[in-house]
Amino acid sequence: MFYHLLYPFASEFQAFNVFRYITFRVGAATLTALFISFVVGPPLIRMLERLRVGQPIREIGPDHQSKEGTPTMGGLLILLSLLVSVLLWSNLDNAFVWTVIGVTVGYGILGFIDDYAKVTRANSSGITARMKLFWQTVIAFAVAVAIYSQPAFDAVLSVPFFKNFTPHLGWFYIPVATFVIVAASNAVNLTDGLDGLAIGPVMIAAGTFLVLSYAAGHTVIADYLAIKSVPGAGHLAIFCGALIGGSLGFLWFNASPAQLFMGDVGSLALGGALGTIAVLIRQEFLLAVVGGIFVIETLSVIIQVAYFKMTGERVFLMAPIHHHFEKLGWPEQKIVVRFWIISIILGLIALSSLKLR
Ligand code: 57M
Repeated sequence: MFYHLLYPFASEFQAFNVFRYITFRVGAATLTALFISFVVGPPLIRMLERLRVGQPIREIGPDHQSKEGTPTMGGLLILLSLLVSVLLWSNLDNAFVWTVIGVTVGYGILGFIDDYAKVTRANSSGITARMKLFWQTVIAFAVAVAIYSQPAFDAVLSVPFFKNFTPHLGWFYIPVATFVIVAASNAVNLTDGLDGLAIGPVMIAAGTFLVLSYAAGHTVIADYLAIKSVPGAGHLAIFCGALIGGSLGFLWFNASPAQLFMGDVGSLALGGALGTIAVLIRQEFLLAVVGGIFVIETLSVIIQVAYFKMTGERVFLMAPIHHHFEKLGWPEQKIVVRFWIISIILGLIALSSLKLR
């Protein structure tokens, strides 16, 4: 909005020239979202406490009973600060920005309905998994078809570390993109089970995608790095900046011992946003590298369930894998910080893959 309102006056006020630069607006969007989340966080927590939007805790599993009643739906804080900041700082005529906003809001609404069902029925089940998956797929499919139908769209897949292997997916792009968005959303949701566990890797992935989308949107840098050039994708860097700012503000309150959980309204929306950005800049494989923690968490569940069905025995003490380490007696913060460290390493590997090809 600032771009549209102020940049036209750049000839009269030279300082307004800065509104043209994506790099400036990335920084501004990050700080704006952070500021909003700091300001809105405390009253939101008080409101959620007053409305008794507290997390019901399952009786099975690691002992989380002390967390009973912690306000949930903190994703509202992230979404509010993210969206206001993006609307203020990005180009509102950029289709990429509206696409990722669409998925974030759509998945946020789905998550909100689930959280609301959990809180009002005061059990931790929410809406049925099948119903959730159905609507996630509908939204992701609609977005994939919309992207595929763009005249300039080119369904080429980038494979990290293999510069010359760029398979053309054709219409198969649609199921692939749908899968990536739905999987990313559910993987973040599965990971969100310890204070700060999901939001750390979300920020690290958003930081990596900030760099990747800026590079993809910059013809010269994209050519130099031999990555897929996606004109207009640079504006997604502003979205990523706002996502980092809003998430950092949320972490302030979600840091152990958490005063606020993000709820499905946060986890489904954030995962959906990351999946959509990956699809838009054609870096689906790199998402699996950057978001390796989400992949590991998801694989641990798949392996646990499959192995249990086959043999009646468990591979992990409990899945997702963070519960395994809890059961081994690791303190919560040790697990969380170690998962962040792994996430940073994966982010660095993803970034280095741009040059190591
Ligand atoms: C969401 N939600 C947390 C909070 C958060 C198939 C199966 C593996 C599914 C999985 C599952 O239901 N995962 C989805 C996990 C819950 O957090 C809420 O949910 C939101 C995210 N959707 O924002 O609102 C609890 O996590 C803890 N928490 C924190 N700090 C945070 O910042 O401490 C969350 C955020 C909160 C709080 O305790 O209540 C959750 O874990 O429920 N199911 C499981 O994860 C269950 N695993 C399991 O049954 N494993 C089995 C099989 C099926 C693989 C096995 O290993 O044999 C475990 N979940 C829990 N206890 N809570 C079982 C033990």
